[in-house]
Amino acid sequence: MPRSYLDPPRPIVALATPPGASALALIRCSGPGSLELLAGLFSRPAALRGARTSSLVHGFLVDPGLEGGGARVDEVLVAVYRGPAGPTGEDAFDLSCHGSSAVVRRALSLLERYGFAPALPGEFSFRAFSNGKLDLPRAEAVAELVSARSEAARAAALDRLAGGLSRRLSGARASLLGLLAQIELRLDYGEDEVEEALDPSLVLGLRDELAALASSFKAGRLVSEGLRLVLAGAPNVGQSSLLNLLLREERSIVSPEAGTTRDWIEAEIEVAGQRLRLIDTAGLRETAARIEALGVERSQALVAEAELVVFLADGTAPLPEPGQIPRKDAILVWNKVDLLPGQDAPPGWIPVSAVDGRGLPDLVSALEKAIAGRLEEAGGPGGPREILITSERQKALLEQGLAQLDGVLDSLQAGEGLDVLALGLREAAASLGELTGEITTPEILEAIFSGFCVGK
Ligand SMILES: Nc1nc2c(ncn2[C@@H]2O[C@H](COP(=O)(O)OP(=O)(O)OP(=O)(O)O)[C@@H](O)[C@H]2O)c(=O)[nH]1
Ligand SMILES: [Mg+2]
Repeated sequence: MPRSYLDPPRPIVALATPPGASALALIRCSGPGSLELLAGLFSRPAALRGARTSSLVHGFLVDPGLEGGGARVDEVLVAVYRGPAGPTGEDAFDLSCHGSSAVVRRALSLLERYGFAPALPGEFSFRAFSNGKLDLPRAEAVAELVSARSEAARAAALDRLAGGLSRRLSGARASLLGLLAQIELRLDYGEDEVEEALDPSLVLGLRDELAALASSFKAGRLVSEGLRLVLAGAPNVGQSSLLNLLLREERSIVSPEAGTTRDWIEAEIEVAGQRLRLIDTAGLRETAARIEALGVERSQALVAEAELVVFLADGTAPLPEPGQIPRKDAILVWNKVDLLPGQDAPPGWIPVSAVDGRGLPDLVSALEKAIAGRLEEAGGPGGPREILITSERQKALLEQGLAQLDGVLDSLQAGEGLDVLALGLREAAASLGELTGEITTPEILEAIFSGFCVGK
């Protein structure tokens, strides 16, 4: 039978670093009895048994089934954690060994042979959650921090891991439960007088708090997934050359022949700490060639969907008509200025040379401004101190809580009984409890943690 997160905890093991050759590899283990199991496989068992939590012990990992020098698997450094103080709340250790696949394979097979089960994805975080070390938003932040691909995504995830979101959610839930307690007290005394039972401004304040968090979802997603930036323009204006310049590598094919780029090409850069997904497209033109026409159709769709568009024109050719510019908010680039010495760019166009890099700083600052604008429109400046939510689960539960509080406000206005108000408040508190993980079901937990990577 495959193991489940909900089985009684047993010692587990996983490689926390990527497989392959590296200077060091980190093997994590956790579970009741795990330190004692390791003592049987370690050159200095007494040192390990006497080690305090969060201390390091140096020694050799030893295969007790073998004799002499061949028994040594590797020279290792063990970080010891004793439950409940450690990161998972149980006895646990991190073992640093040399990073070759030969060492890692031997070490893992030894640990598995002597009682450690291979960890499920996210099982270490699951145990930290189960043992009260992390609530759900913080456990989710661990997964986001592991997959953060830009400075802004890292900062936002770290802020959630530090408890920024959790504090706001617990604060809102505590206020809700406080209001509920007052109403229930009145109900216990047989009162059903709605007058002054519940101050609507308190409910409104909580409602606004949930609305503010829910509305940060779009910005949170943009920060974690990156903003799409489409390079568009007529064929041969230098879209692929500009992509290569921004990437500082020859990724997209450049040629003097118009219609070189057919399918779109995507690559990533970071601007102002934000991840930008650069997309080079087939030049926009009417064409009878079927494959190129399909490419142009795709370009148009990409231009429509992208958060940012850079529209290029060839400075040596007539300027495009305003009607040819596919989006009003496009950043306009007047390319090939190296061929136009002494000529000023038309108003509103940034002069650039995709060949020698002239004008690149101006383009980058225009991009920075546009990124800030898009994030603001999406509901958040995206600064590191701003809480941004990124998970669909969190968004859905916040919106559910929001709707329940709207229901309470409606009931208040309609003069409904205290029992109706109490019910609405209780439901909203339950939504927040599900968000933080204070109220949850095994199925939900399994779904959340199985999306993590192994070793986390
Ligand atoms: N002198 C000069 N030539 C450039 C510049 N940018 C692009 N070119 C040249 O213009 C030609 C077309 O460049 P590409 O980058 O392939 O243009 P594109 O817009 O991707 O073209 P398609 O993929 O065909 O739509 C190539 O010969 C480039 O070397 C520039 O800033 N200055
Ligand atoms: Mg091209």
